[in-house]
Amino acid sequence: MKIIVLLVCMALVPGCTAKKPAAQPEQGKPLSVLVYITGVLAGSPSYEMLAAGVQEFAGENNNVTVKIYEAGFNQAEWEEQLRSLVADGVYDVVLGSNPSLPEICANVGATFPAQKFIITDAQYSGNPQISAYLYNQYEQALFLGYLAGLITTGTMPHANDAKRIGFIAAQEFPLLSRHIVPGFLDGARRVDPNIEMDFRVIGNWYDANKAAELASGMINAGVDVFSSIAGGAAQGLVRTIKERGAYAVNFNTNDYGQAPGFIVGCGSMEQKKLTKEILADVLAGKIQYGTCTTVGVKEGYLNFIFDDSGYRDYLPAEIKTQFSAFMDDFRAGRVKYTVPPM
Ligand code: RBF
Repeated sequence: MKIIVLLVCMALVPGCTAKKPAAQPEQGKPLSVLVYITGVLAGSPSYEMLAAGVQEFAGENNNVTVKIYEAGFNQAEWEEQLRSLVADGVYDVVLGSNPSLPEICANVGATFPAQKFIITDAQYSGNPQISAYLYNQYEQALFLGYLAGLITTGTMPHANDAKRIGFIAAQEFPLLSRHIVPGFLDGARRVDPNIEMDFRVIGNWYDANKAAELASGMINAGVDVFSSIAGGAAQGLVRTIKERGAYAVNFNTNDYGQAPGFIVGCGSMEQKKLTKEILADVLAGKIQYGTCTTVGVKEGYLNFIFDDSGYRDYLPAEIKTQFSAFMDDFRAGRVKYTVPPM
């Protein structure tokens, strides 16, 4: 097994600037927030954390009113739904979390020039009504891919001789195709450049049976460790790795408890914290519209969850030692990488 640890470099996502400290909230100023969920809350941690952050903030600040709206899975209807929600002008700000949302907001905003929009998990700049925050998912993909590489080349009970990792996506979109999937493969190949990736697409964010079918086919083709960006459909992957015996490393949230011994690595995304900081900035009048802010490992918004029995008790000591060393190097800026343009 070969480990390559490269030298100092900070990677900035092209088109975004790094995060500045949050403002202190001003108490008592009225604020009406629409949380626009592009899908449904259940099974989508990035949306659940966004809603939780807004609700917590409203609980801690007087005069903040919140409406949470789930737009459902028909993406063709998202723009019209948003347009009718903001038509009365009752919301000071629309808050959402989806890479495809800025363009929808730009279209809606052209009709309602006073409406402001703040979107996380998206790269967008240059529109004076829109502020965007991009999680540097290349980074999370890189360290999860490194862990997947250690697993597929290692000797855990469900690992086979093939150097083959799997990725299941609900659908293709630029953040996935240009940052997440390449970052995952980059991470794995730092363990062994001969690792191959089997990448498959479900076609929607809810069909767990299709995800299970794809996962089973991938296991037949030699995949022993998976990752996914699939929302609620990822439940089919969880079911399959438990039934057939394979591993998963998951993005954004603590999923260890769903499949102890099978889900053996989880990244974290501080979406709730970012949401509360954004709302404090809104109250303080400190949001910069027209700009995009990048948050990643260095800024403390992406990390790996080490402190869980799902990690501690199921990975062999040699993998944990190598992965810890890699993460130490990563946090210290000693892992070199280039984030591709989106
Ligand atoms: N992630 C989810 O967890 N659930 C979803 O329903 C969901 N729908 C999405 C729809 C579109 C059009 C796009 C571009 C992304 C979607 N995502 C969804 C992905 C999510 O917002 C985010 O990019 C990834 O979770 C990586 O941070």
